Amino acid sequence: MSKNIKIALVGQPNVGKSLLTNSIGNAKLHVGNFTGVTVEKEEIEFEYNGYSIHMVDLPGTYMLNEYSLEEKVTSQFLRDDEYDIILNVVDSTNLERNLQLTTELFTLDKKMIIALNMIDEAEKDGIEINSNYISELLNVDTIKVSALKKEGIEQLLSIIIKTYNQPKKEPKFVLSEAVEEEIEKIVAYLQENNFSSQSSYRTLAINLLREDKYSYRMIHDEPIWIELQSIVREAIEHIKLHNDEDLISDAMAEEFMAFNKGIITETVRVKQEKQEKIPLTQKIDNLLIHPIWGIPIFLFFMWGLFQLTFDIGSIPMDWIDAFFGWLGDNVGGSIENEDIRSLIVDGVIAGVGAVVMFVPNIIILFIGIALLESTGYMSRVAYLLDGIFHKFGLHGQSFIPLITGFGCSIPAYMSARIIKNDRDRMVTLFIIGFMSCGARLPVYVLFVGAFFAPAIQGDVMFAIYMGGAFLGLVFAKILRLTAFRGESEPFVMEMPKYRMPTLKLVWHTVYTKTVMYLKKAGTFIAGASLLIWFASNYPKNIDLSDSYTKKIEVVTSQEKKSVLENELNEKLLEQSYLGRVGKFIEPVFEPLGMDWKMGVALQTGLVAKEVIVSTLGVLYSLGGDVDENSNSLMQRLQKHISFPSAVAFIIIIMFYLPCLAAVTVFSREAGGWKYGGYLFIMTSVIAYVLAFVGYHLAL
Ligand SMILES: Nc1nc2c(ncn2[C@@H]2O[C@H](COP(=O)(O)OP(=O)(O)OP(=O)(O)O)[C@@H](O)[C@H]2O)c(=O)[nH]1
Ligand SMILES: [Mg+2]
Repeated sequence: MSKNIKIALVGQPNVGKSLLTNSIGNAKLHVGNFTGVTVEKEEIEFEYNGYSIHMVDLPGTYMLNEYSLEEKVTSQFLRDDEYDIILNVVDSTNLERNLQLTTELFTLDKKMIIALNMIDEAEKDGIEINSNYISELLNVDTIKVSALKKEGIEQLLSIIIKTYNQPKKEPKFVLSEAVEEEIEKIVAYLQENNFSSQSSYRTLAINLLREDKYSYRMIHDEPIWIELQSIVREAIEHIKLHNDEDLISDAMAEEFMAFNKGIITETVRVKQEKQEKIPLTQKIDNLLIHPIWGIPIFLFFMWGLFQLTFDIGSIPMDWIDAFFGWLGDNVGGSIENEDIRSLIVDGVIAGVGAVVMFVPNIIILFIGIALLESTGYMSRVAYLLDGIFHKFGLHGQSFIPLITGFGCSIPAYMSARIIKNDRDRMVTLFIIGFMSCGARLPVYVLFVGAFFAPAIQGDVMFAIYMGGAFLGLVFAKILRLTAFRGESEPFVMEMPKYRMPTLKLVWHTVYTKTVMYLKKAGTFIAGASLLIWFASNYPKNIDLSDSYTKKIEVVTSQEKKSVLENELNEKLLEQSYLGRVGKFIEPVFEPLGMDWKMGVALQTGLVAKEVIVSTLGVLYSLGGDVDENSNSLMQRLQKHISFPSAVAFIIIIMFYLPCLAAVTVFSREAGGWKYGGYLFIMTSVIAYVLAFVGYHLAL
């Protein structure tokens, strides 16, 4: 049996933990160039030289202070879970700040390895690091790696195996003389009393001095605490006095910082000529976060993206449509039984085809989001929008979950964890759904393609997305003034360096998401289409069919025949299970100018937005009035739906609940199903009222 090694990847945000996990274990974790990409622990496993290596990629954290939800995930894992080694990932170009966490990790008393990541960038910046000397000074194995270039990965793996097999090394960690004296006193006392401790005496002493609540909790009930308590208290007073600080936490932080500075001075050199050049990042920023041009430039990028979604996306769309048509004809032709043929062709192939058709558009949208995420531009836009967001009671940090929402609401709800203030986070959660997710894109493309002139289709798309986002902000303000009163907190967000998006990274993000979409189409959507086909074909009304068949037999003109056939199909559809439900809810949708088919499609959309397209596909292909010239779904919609109803339909899609899975995640993140209920009521009312207004304006 192979031995299990469990490794926890810990480091500050955006240092490349996830990319390193991917490079070591050939995994496909989400990577992005901004703070707070990983918000939940992710685990991967692989075999190496007879070992089974289990890596846990944790959310980034500046310190172990449990400030926000995702930081809590990390510090709780480190304290409560079982693992063998901490792999501390640090950004070599920002070593001093990164070491703050490193020294804090020492106090966890675990086996540790330091990975100096991004060594490629450090070299480019003229930063020379003597990693062997760091290993020696800290007594912790330290190795240079580049997750991007896959450098140092093999050595890292062999160090992991070595560290696992050898006893834990005590990290060297020297503080000022005054503090060292106090540590010694405490250690001596622990030794005298033969105290049995899980961590080393020195670590325990440091933890008591920094008022670490876990150590206090542990020692609190021990008999020695009665005497030790006064020794610790006296020591703390002494250190505060010595460092001229009111808080021991500040005094100790200062101590750690001084130690780190010492390490840096000894081991890092920056080449002179590199120091003086204006960094590229700053040059680009002069333009992109320009106080006046910054926002227009961002809007221009977004506009361009939606133009592309239409212009490029529609080219392969026709081919895919044609392919599914061909597939339907061929498969259909080979099936004798009429019911089975219809199930396969009108149900599964039409339903899945309608959804797959939009893959090109989805890919373009995902490429746009991947570029935004991987270049470092995302954090800039968050910064640019901070001022505007404040007016709506949010702040720039909300931008990250909101933009993630353009892809899918589920990761967006999760990424709201990066927002520290709970009320700010709640307001953001409630409006994420107003950002139209990728699954809604097919519905928009379908309707915009059918009801707007080609020249303005891209603009209409842009308007839909921006309009949704803008109204989201308005509702944030309303929530701020009602349910979640209070000021939004100011925020400081780190600006990552600009990074050229590598083709591989963008490809991997887009590929993973596209495969997910296709998988969903092949499984979930196919299943839903089947159900919808069934519910719209049964129960069969034999009498009705018979009476029509007789009528059709007697008429001679071909034209009248097809009129009768269509009438029969429509009536059969209306009497099916789905038709009955549709007719029942029709009055609700009537004021919006929608027929029962649109009403039903909206209901099925509560499960997932892609199902809307497949429902429309099934309903409008089974019903009456299908003539030979209008076989694409777009053409059928044009024929059966009026422009104002189409507008109302689009508006509902923009604002009502994202999907069942998203509501589940929303409720979990917000703190209970109760909130899911609020979200349902809020979004339904908003969607309905706005659709009503839109319908009348378009009339
Ligand atoms: N040049 C270079 N870039 C890197 C390297 N490692 C990571 N990156 C980039 O750094 C950014 C952050 O990478 P992630 O792996 O998402 O960082 P993380 O530490 O997991 O971040 P959080 O999950 O937010 O804590 C991405 O843009 C990566 O492409 C590296 O070794 N060299
Ligand atoms: Mg990560």
